[in-house]
Amino acid sequence: MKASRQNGHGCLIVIEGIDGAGKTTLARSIYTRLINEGIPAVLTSEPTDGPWGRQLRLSLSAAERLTPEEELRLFIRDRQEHIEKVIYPSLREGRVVVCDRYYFSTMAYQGARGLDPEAIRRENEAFAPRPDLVFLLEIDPDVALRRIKYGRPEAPDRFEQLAYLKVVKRLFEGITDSFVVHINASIPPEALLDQVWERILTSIFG
Ligand code: Z5A
Repeated sequence: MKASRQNGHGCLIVIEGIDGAGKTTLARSIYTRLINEGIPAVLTSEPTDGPWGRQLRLSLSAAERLTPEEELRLFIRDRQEHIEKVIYPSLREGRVVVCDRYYFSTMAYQGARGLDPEAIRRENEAFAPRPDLVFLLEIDPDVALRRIKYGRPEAPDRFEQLAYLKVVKRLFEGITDSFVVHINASIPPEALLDQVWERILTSIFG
């Protein structure tokens, strides 16, 4: 594995993008292809199912949202636990870790609520391993929202959510590190997986 230098023996692939961009679908397909190719892999996601992640999910669907600072603190605690319990041990075992959302989501989502994305990055990079590859799925928020089911009583107003997602999208677009690949996600899932797989082969196994 070529891109495994800084992360011990395994490597870390992250999937990012706005709600409904197709992250979970793509992360599962990458994981399945890795396993089918005989490559040891782990599929994981944030927020996690741990205590902080569960608290976050409850708060995200509650009528009254936490303050951006409170949210940030919970995402950081959830991530610290995730890294300690899942990401580092898997990397040490030589696995490819496929992670559905990571600290770029905090930069974009909590950034869209008024916090400074670069300060969020600095705080995260002080403890979180940098990914070897990030696939940032680009999609029109209108299309993404149409992919997600509506009608849940606790769901925020659609226009409010659309305006928020537009800011989140803009902040994601501003993330341009060399290990970040911006990719058009409005194509069929199979075509998306093929593009991403090509890049994984050249960047990680090339
Ligand atoms: N959040 C945060 O604020 N700060 C942070 O640091 C982190 C997270 C880590 C929950 O995240 C919330 O946490 C999230 C950001 C915040 N939302 N808010 N607000 P989540 O990852 O659990 O939830 P999500 O992003 O809303 O997941 P999602 O709705 O499941 O979206 P997705 O994973 O990108 O999409 P999907 O589940 O793969 O697909 C959605 C639908 O589209 C589904 O019916 C698919 O069959 C379909 N689909 C998928 N791919 C395609 C393609 N290529 N074409 C057509 N249709 C497709």
